[in-house]
Amino acid sequence: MTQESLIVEGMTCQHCVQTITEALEKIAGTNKVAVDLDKKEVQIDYNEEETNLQEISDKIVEVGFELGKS
Ligand SMILES: [Cu+2]
Repeated sequence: MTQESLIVEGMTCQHCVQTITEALEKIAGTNKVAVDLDKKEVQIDYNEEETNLQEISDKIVEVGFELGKS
């Protein structure tokens, strides 16, 4: 299991948190998704044999958010 932490811009409320969490949990190979709204941080555990950071990043953009710089 690999753990990554991403900065995500555009999350403003619990609805955004829910949207991102659900979208990422649907990717095959992701395990735990934790969002910190104050820090704009998304922590994700995933199996690197099934998915990768590019797919995860693309999904975040696909549901309407932007990746920030950590
Ligand atoms: Cu929101």
